[in-house]
Amino acid sequence: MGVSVKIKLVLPALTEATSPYWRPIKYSLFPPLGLATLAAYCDPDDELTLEDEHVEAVRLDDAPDLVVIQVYITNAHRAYALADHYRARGAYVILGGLHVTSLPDEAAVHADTIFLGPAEATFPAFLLDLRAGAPQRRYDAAGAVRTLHGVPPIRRDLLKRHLYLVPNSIVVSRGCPHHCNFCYKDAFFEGGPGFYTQRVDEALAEIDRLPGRHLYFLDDHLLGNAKFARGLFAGMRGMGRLFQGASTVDAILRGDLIEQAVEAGLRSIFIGFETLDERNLRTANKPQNLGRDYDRVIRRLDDLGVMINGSFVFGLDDDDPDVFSRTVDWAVGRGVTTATFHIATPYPGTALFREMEQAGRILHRDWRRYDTRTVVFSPRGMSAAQLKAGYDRAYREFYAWGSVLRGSQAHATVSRGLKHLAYAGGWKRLEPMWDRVIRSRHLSRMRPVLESVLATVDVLQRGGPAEARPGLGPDAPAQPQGAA
Ligand code: B12
Ligand code: SF4
Repeated sequence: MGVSVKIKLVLPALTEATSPYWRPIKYSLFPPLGLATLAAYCDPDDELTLEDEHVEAVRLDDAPDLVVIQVYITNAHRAYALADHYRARGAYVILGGLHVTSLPDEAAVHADTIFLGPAEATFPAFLLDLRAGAPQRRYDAAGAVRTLHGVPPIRRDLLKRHLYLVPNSIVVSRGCPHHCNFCYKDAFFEGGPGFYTQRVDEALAEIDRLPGRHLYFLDDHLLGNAKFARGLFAGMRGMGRLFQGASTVDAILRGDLIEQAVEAGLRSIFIGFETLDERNLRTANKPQNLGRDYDRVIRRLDDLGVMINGSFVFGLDDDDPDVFSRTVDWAVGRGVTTATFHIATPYPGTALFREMEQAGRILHRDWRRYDTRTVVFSPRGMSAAQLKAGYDRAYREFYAWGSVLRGSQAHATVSRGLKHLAYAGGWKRLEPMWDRVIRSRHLSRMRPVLESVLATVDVLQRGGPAEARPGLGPDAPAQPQGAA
C-alpha cells in the first residue's frame, strides 16, 4: 500500500433500520462513535470515509484499500455480507466490535484481520504493521495496554451530524465495575481492566468541542467511579450543558454524587432496575441491586427533577406469567417516566449464554433475531409465546393514556406530574411525526426543539412552567440497552 491509504469505515445496519417504510427513531439517534474513535488513529494523509447504514445507503461500487467494519450482534449477518463484498473487490477487510469478540472464529471467515476487545491499543498497532506490509490475522486486547489517557480527539468531522437527533453522544469511560451475567461487558473486556475512565481534563476538553447544549453520555455507568464523576461534574458546573446518562440503583443512593450530577446539568437518567424479584437478581449476579429500596431511588431522583427511564428484563428464570402486569403496575404507580422493556437475551460470550447452551435451552443462532424483542431461548416459568405476548403487552400498557395519566399523578408536586404527562404523552403523540421527519432527512431541524425543550426542563426545575420533551419512548429508549 502507498503512503496515503483509502480507508472506508462502515457501521452496517439490520434490515429494519434501512426500511424505507418504517424505521424506528432509535436508529437515527446516535452517530457511530466507535468508528470515529478509531479514525483518529489514521494518518492525516489517509483518505477517510465513514458510512453508517442506519441513516444512509452504503456505497458498494467504490474501491477502498482498507475497510473497517463494526459488528454488533444484530448487524453481524449484514456485516459479513459487506465484508465478503469488499474482499471480492480486492480490499483488505478488518472486523471488530462486540460480536467479533464474542465469536472470533465465526467472524474470521469473513475478514483478513479480526480484533478482539477495545481497540485503542491494537488498532494503531495494526496500522503500523499494515504499512510495514506485515499485518497479523488477529489482534487481541487481552494483555494489551488499556487506557483512555491521551487518546486522540474523536474524528467527529467524519460524522454527518445533520442525520442524527443526538449527534452529541459521548463516552468518557469504558465498561462498568459490575458483572451481570447477561451483559456483554465481561466477555468484551476479558484479559484486562473492565472499567476505566478518561482523565477528567481530557473528558472536559471533549465536551468543550461539542456544539449546542445537549449531551448524551453513552457510558454504561456514568457514576461508576465516584472520584472521576465528581471531578467531571465539578468541571461541568457553569458550562450550561443539559445531559442524559445511565447509572445503577446503588450509585443513586450513595453519597451526594447524584446532586452534583444535577448541578452539572443531568436531566434524565437510565436506571437498570431489571427485575422486582430478588431471586432473579441473585441469578443474574446483580448484587448492586439486591436489597436496594427502589422506591427511595425514585423519590430521590424525582425530588431532584430528574426523569427516569427504567430498564426491565422479562423471561428470567423466576419470572411467571404475572410478571408483566406486576412490573408495569409498579413502574406506572411509582411515576417512572419512560420504560425500556427487554426480553432476556443470552448474547454469545456471556455467562448466561453458556448456562443456557449447556442446558440445551438456546432455540437458534440467528443473530438477527437476538434483538431483545424476540424469544431466542426456552423460558422456565412460562412458554415462549407467553413471554413474547407479555412483553408486547407491557409496552402497550405502560404507554396507554390511562397509564400515562396515572403515572403523572404519582409525583409529589403538580409541576412534576405535568412534566411526566407532557414527556411521556408527548412522545406518543409525536411518534408518527418522527417517521416523517426521518424520511425527509431533516432530523437535524428537530435538534433545536429537543434542546429548547430540555432547557424548559431546566426552567421547570427551578419552578417554571411545565414542558414537553419528545424523543424518547418505546422505540427510542433513553439509553440504548443493557447498560447499568
Ligand atoms: C449507542 C448504542 C446503540 C445505538 C447505536 C448507535 C451507533 N450508531 O453506534 C442504537 C440505539 C441504534 C443501538 C441499538 C441496538 N443495540 Co446498542 N448500544 C449502544 C451502546 C449504549 C453504546 C455504543 C458505543 O457507542 N460505545 C462506545 C464506543 C467507543 O465503543 P464501541 O462502539 O464498542 O467501539 C469500540 C470497540 O468496540 C472497537 N471496535 C468497534 N468496531 C470495530 C471494528 C474494527 C475493525 C476494530 C479494529 C475495532 C472496533 O473499537 C472502538 C474503540 O475501542 C452499547 C453499550 C456499550 N457500552 O457499548 C449498546 C450495545 C452495543 N447495543 C446492544 C444491542 C443488543 C442493541 C440492539 C440489538 C438492541 C435493541 N433491542 O434495540 C439494537 C440494534 C442495533 C444494531 N444496529 O444492530 C448490545 C450489543 C450486544 C452484542 N453482543 O453485540 C450493547 C453492548 C448493549 C448491551 N449492554 O447489551 N445501540
Ligand atoms: S448490565 Fe449494567 S450494571 Fe450490569 S455489568 Fe452491564 S453495564 Fe454493568
